[in-house]
Amino acid sequence: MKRFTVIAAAALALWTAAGVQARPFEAIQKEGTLRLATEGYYAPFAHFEGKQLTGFEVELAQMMAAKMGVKYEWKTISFDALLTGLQQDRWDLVISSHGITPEREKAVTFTQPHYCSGAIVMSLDPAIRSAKDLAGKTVSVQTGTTYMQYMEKNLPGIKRLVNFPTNEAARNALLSKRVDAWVTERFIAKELQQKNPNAQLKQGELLLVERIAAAVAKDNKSLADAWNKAFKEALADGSYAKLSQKYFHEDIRCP
Ligand code: LYS
Repeated sequence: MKRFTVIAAAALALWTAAGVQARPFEAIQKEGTLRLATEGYYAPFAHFEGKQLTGFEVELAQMMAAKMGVKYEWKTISFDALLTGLQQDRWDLVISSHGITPEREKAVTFTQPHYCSGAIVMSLDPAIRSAKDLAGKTVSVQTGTTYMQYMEKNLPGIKRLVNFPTNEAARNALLSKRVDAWVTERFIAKELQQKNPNAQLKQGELLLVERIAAAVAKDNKSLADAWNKAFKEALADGSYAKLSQKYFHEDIRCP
């Protein structure tokens, strides 16, 4: 009995060390359904309208699945848990506005970028518009983002960086004046400024620019290739441009 327990424990350790195998595209095709994951609280990229998950990235991924000839299913989970789920084979592909960074590239394989964007300073105070204006101020930001990492590293003068599990919560902290500034994605900032009757709410400086891509498990090349082929088709046949116009009234593809 004791011996059996030891062998079982060793087998489990070995299995864990080997990691869980991601499904190559051929296996997904055979089974028929692409398992997609996103955060779901990031309008207009991926958010709920009632019970329905929708948004630019949601519709784009569904378009890719159609072009790849597979069905799809969605899982939604907090932003900072998405990439780890790929390693555990909980889903095949994550699309959740991840910027491509060397650090993330060590853990996952990114597809071709599906839009280019950056981080913007937003504030109700006309004196807070640039990176240097953030010195001595409190700033809200979403947890686990490149924006947070950038400020921690490059803007040590910030009095307090207050991080929130969703970007919406970080935005609310600014709107309810619990912080002096909020750092967010530039198309979200643009839309909020356009829709907001509060003339004080203004976009400030662009802090960083990044290429945004979907991610698959590290080295799942067949899946990345299938996605990239479908994405190329969408760029060429006008379906990407149409979707981008629908959500942003401009084409947000990378130059
Ligand atoms: N693009 C930023 C990043 O890569 C923000 C993503 C926020 C997603 N809700 O971290």
